[in-house]
Amino acid sequence: MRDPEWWKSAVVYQIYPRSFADSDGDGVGDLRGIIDRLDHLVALGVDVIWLSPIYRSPQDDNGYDISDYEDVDPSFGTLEDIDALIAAVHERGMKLVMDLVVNHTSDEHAWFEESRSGTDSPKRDWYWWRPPREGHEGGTPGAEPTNWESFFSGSTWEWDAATGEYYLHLFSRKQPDLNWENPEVRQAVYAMMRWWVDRGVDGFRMDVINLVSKELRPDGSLPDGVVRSGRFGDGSPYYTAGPRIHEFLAEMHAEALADKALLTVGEMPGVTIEQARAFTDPARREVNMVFTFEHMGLDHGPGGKWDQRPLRLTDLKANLAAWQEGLADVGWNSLYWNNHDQPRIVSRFGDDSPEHRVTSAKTLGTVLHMLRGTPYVYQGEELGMTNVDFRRIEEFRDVETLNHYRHALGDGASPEALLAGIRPVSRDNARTPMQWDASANAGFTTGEPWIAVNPNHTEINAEAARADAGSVFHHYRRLIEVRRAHDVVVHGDFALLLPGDEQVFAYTRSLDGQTLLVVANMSGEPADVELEGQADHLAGEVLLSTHDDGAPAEGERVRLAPWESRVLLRR
Ligand code: ISL
Repeated sequence: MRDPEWWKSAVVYQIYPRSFADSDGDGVGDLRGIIDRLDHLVALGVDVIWLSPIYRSPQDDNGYDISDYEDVDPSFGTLEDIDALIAAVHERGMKLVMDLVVNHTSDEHAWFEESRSGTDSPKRDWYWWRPPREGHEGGTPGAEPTNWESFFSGSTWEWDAATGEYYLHLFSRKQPDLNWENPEVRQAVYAMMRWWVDRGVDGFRMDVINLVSKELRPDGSLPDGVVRSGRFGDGSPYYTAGPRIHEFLAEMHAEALADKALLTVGEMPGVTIEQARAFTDPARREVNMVFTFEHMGLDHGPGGKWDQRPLRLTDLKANLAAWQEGLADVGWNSLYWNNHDQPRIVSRFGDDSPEHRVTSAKTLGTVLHMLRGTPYVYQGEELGMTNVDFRRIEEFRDVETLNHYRHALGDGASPEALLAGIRPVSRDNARTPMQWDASANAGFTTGEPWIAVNPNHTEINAEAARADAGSVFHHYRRLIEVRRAHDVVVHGDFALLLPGDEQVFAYTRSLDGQTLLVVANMSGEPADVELEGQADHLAGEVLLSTHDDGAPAEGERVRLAPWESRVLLRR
């Protein structure tokens, strides 16, 4: 009997295929490259692979712009290669989850080409076409149907002179939004999902799935958003968790997912705890879990992601604790520090200096993996890979970064100030090639890589990490082992300790008389704290620690070296 909730005890590893391993020397990672490297994942001990999109795509947004859902992009391989990958993953006892990008397609998808062919096309209504604003001439500034700003800068509306209307794109202009109000669109999506499930995939990570329902006025128009600064308004209240979102997700589950014991995770920018409880309530049969963005916004200033400020540990603890508590009795959390959209966590919430890189990466892993929920590891995180130090705009590849640069330059920003803002947060930090070894191009490719390899690969790489018992890799491997060995890690109740402490992150997990205590110094200075009522737990068995020579606790008092962390179990 398959456990329908197997994903609760699983650890997921995300592969960004473009940057993982290149088998044919064209500088772009591919499916055969992944097959060649599966043993790395077996050694790490993960259960599931989430594959970022490999479908046919013009690659405007590295595959998040799909022109054929039922084919593989030639840069990644063929349908035979994906079948071989699914088989190879299953042979090793792992599962494979696909990225499902159905808020939008590519503008080169046959559906969109048909839709844009004329106002009377049978697929016209598959996308969001709207006339220019009344009294304005189409294609001139201010004529857009709403004032919404795209996630990737500029208006969300693209003028189509041939048919005299605009189409909506929340992301790049090459990613037109599908109109989920149209039942034919939804049925086409569900049929495609069934096609992949029949091919053997074990679930879906659903790209921006809480954006598919938009709020329409009774006359079919879309409302303007509030303007806070500049020319654009914030449309997010009208497309985030819109009025029909729960209906759509329940329908998707019934039509494509029911009774198949799949893993489903909805990527949901802007999702609140209250909403997440509903999305992940098993009784509602929508998705197993969601990706929250709240903890990823704690180091953003009022200007959003390009406006970085230092993280306060108390904010991070309060936020993670609120999600732990909010989804305790109903629903399930996903746990992540990294993905292909986020800068590297060791450079962001840790310390990537030579002195603290390894320990801070381990301690960040510890505090995340011992929480209640399904952990996600992003390629290279298990090596403590760092941000990259690109100096020139020409080195960046990401459409979000490049659009932001172009638009902000146009608004009068200086190139130096822009680069300084981009460097720590650009999505390209996550997208430099996986560092396999110390050789040229890090063993990623024999050709010219599509994006530069981080020069620190001579030191930070999988080969070196696997040979070193004290590496970040072996720490992550042990974290996964601890989860597998102890039910309390999967199911235990969570309680935060020391909520007001700016240096130490400590919490307990309890189940059936056992208590797991996690205590972590999240700073480069020694820490000395008192954990009230925890003397017994502090004296528990050490399951995992960053320092072999840690000072023994004295009653309720514990002293921790910089970035030291411990996981203790009291049975
Ligand atoms: O990356 C972001 C901030 O830097 C987000 O705004 C991101 O665009 C948003 O989380 C949605 O991400 C997902 O959909 C995008 C794609 O570019 C991302 O890679 C994907 O994870 C559009 O498909």
